[in-house]
Amino acid sequence: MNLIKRAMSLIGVFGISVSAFAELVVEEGYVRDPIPGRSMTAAFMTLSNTGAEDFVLKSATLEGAASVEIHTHTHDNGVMRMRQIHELVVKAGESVVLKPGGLHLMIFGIKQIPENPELKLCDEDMECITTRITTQSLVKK
Ligand SMILES: [Cu+2]
Repeated sequence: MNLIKRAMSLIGVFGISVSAFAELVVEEGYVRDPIPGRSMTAAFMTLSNTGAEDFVLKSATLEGAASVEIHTHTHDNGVMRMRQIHELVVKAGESVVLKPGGLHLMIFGIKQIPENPELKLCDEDMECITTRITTQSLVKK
């Protein structure tokens, strides 16, 4: 009897932790076509956390690219510089916008990016969400 009770409470605790897991929604995600001859580019999107827990973005992968870094821009004596950051917190119920001139995902080692590449965003526990984003040419079509 005691054992069953303990098992039930364990299930209860587990159930709560699962339902409280952060839910990240990616909106208007796109990756820029790289400049011809270059193997790097950037991706932009709005990250909305609809869950009850903060989402700490630690790593990402993009289909067709070797690696992805989280970058931000800082002003350094009037010069805009890119800087790598190692985590990006999206607080519960809030959104973070990645846009040109600000936060972005830096994409390295591009071979061929498909039209709607798969983007995977992972937190510190390597819990990941997978979505598809679009590609956008710098040249207006
Ligand atoms: Cu960058």
